[in-house]
Amino acid sequence: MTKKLLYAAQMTAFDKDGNINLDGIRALVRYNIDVNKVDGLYVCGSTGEAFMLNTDEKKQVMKTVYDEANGAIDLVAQVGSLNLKEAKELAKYATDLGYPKLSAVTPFYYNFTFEQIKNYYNEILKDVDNKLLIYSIPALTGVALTTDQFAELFENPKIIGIKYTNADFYLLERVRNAFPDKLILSGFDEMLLPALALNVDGCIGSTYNLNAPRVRAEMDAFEAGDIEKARELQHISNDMITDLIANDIYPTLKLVMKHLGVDAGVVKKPMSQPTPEMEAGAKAIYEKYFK
Ligand code: NGF
Repeated sequence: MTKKLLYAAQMTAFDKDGNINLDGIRALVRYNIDVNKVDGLYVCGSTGEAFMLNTDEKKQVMKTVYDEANGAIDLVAQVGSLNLKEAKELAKYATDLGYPKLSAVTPFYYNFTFEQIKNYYNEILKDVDNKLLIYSIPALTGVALTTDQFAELFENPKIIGIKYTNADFYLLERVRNAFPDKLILSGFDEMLLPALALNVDGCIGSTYNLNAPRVRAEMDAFEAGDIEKARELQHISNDMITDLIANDIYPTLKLVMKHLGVDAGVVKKPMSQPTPEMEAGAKAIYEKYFK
């Protein structure tokens, strides 16, 4: 049995004016490597607020994370964009930097046909020598790929797996069994245990920036057959995730990070800036789950 993989979805630190803070990004990477002991980082995804960054900012984030990680862990660069030219440019940039894997969100907003989605992935990969995970997140993109459609995308040998952020466990079971050799990483942190039961290879998530040690213990318990312990740990994590969501998850992740000793700055507008109530909520989450 191979060890399950734990990736944190890397956050991007910003100052109050919405400028990226490279020192904050480095500190987050260090924490993920030294304290969280993650297997890898997912860079420029939703948690990285990348859909609110311009091309140059995305490149700076990718470079800063790459330099700080210095080969210690796996790195996945999310390059997907509605601007295919940008996606291709970022794929080349990340590949030239040395990122061992890419990922791209399914193109959204314009109700693209599957043919168009397939062309998008093949275009992104055409001129780069790299591997790619499909970033499937139907709740945010409106794009719910079927097993047959995944099979068509996998006809491109550079497409090696899926970041599966989807609560559809029937589809996950179908996909896992149809593609036993593909890398399937579960994207909803609150649904990790059922995803493990369906034999995903691991997980990528936002809350692992805070909660990775507990999640590692859950995955180890699961692998050891101690389902009771895995369930207890998932229950604690889900209480925490419920509290994070109730307090506004993206800004709160950064506020809790501050209590853990890492200045991750604030989120980028139009996300909410911290209020005194939100700060109090974050402190309570830190004290309840991390002290
Ligand atoms: O942030 C979202 C939006 N999902 C993340 C993750 O699947 C995607 C998930 O960890 C991600 O982190 C990224 O692309 O960077 C949730 O935040 C978590 O399960 C709480 O709901 O759905």
